[in-house]
Amino acid sequence: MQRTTHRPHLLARSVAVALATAVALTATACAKSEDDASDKKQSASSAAGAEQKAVTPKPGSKTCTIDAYGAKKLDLKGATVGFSQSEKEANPFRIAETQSLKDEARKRGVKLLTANAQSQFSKQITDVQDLLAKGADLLVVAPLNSDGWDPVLQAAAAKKVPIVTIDRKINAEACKDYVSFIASDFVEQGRRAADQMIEATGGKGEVAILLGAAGNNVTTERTKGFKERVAEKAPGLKVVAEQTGDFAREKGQQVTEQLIQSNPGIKGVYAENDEMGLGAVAALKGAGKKAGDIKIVTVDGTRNAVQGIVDGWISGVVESNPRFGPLAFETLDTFTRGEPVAQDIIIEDGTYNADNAKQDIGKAF
Ligand code: GZL
Repeated sequence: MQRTTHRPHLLARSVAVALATAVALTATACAKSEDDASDKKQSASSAAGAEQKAVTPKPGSKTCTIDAYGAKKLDLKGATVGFSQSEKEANPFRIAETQSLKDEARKRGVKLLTANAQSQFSKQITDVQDLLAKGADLLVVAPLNSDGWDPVLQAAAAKKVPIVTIDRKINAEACKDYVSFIASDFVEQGRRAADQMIEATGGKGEVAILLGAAGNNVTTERTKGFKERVAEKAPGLKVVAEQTGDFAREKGQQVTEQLIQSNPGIKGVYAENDEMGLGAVAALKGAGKKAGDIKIVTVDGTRNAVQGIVDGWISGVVESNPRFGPLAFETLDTFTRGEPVAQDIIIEDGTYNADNAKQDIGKAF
């Protein structure tokens, strides 16, 4: 199987040090690239419960040091880390993400306080303030929204508590408001979803998009990547409808039921996460469709969605690996020891399709 990953570059010293924060813990996720569009043997990360692998930062990538940030060196082992989770843990992505932070804290013997905002942004703001009040020396935040963080950023800065953000981006200044941002390349995920949709539909016909929740970069970027790629590679494929399913299964089902009523000719549905994709499957089943009548492509890499490929209801799943624990703690450890960390740490993700779903389902979460 041909593996295509981001090519490592010659490392400048600072990037070499930044690389120290980009820990490759187990197997390489295999990223689909332009020149491998035809390679069907794409595989997701190649070890059950595979940890994240960070893409080598480009030479000259911006870094952050504790002095530049204005915080104090400390021994991570003796510190208290606060973790703010955004969405209720009904979504396997969130369950796996939180578990990854807990597992890594336990492995390192670090005290971890956790809070879950139950998908309510106002609660996430108060959660983080509570974690600060409880004495968190460092924060890891999985933001629900990209905006509205000023009260928290000011409170953390007043206490000189460094913040590492994971998954979604906050609109604030790196190495000032937060230390580092660790995430997938969501535009690339949208491109890969388009590749799978083009392959599944033959690149012609009408498709709909189940958009993620509003107000965060993941939805914006997954949509951008998909539309750009379709325009570039399959102008005969037309997006005739797009509506948010809020990253939720029930809403994904409701929206899909309406979509197939109002657009009886659609050939495909691009769901910007697996939960909505599984909701779309339920809608198609309820409408008496057969597996494969309407092609579904989703993003995340949950077990149920990959099983959907095996069962023929889903054509492809682009991985969005939620196991941020090791990279988040590696970044905190490097930073608190006074060494530079990359401001942006982008992870590699894999892809599931009909050729690898059965063999790779153990890597799903
Ligand atoms: C992506 C993450 C998204 C997941 C969804 O990194 O922000 O949020 O893809 C989740 O499942 O709701």
